[in-house]
Amino acid sequence: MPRVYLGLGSNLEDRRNNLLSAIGLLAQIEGVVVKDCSSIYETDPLGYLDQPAFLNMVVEIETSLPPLDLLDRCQEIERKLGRKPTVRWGPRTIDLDLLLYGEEKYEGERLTIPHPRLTERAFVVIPLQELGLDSLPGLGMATRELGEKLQRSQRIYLHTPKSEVKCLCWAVFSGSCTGK
Ligand code: A4P
Ligand code: MG
Repeated sequence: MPRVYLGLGSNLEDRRNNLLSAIGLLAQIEGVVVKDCSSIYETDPLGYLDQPAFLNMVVEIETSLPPLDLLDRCQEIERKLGRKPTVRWGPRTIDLDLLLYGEEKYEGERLTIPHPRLTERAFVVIPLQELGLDSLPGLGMATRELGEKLQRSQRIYLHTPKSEVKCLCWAVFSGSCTGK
């Protein structure tokens, strides 16, 4: 099964709880196994600046669902967690983006994979590096180098270390909580 990476973001209400709830709901989808997650990072908004700071993270899954079905399930989770339509790039309780779907490239009306803004965002590149990706498809640069470059202009702070996230999502990552 392909390795799939999802970018999660929240900047409304209980931001961390929104991310953790999304992980719990992902784990309940038939055909999805949550394998790993990054730390949670606090980040300044990009694109539309007049909104609260985000919490962002990346979750690694394995799935038997084709990309568009996975997008449908992710959008269901966004609705369940109270996401309301707003301006593009505006505030949201939760956003789930399909970043990478194995080696696949997909370009359709509803979905582009890899995510078009993947390499422009420290809050995506740094968690992907944390999850062990040394390079990204179509990029002539190591993730470490790119992450360092992006961090010069984008604020990103560690909010909740990965080990703590795994303990908070014990039911999903059972056995991975080290208690550290
Ligand atoms: N869509 C196309 N490709 C994808 C994909 N790979 N994954 C379509 C998910 N969706 C994809 O997305 C709009 C439409 O994009 C969807 O209906 C889907 O069919 P949306 O989530 O409804 O709206 P959006 O998130 O506002 O738009 P977009 O273009 O996905 O924005 P981004 O790139 O997700 O940016 N700053 C910080 N610090 N942290 C953030 O997380 N996020 C955004 C949103 C802006 N600034 C941010 C953050
Ligand atoms: Mg989105």
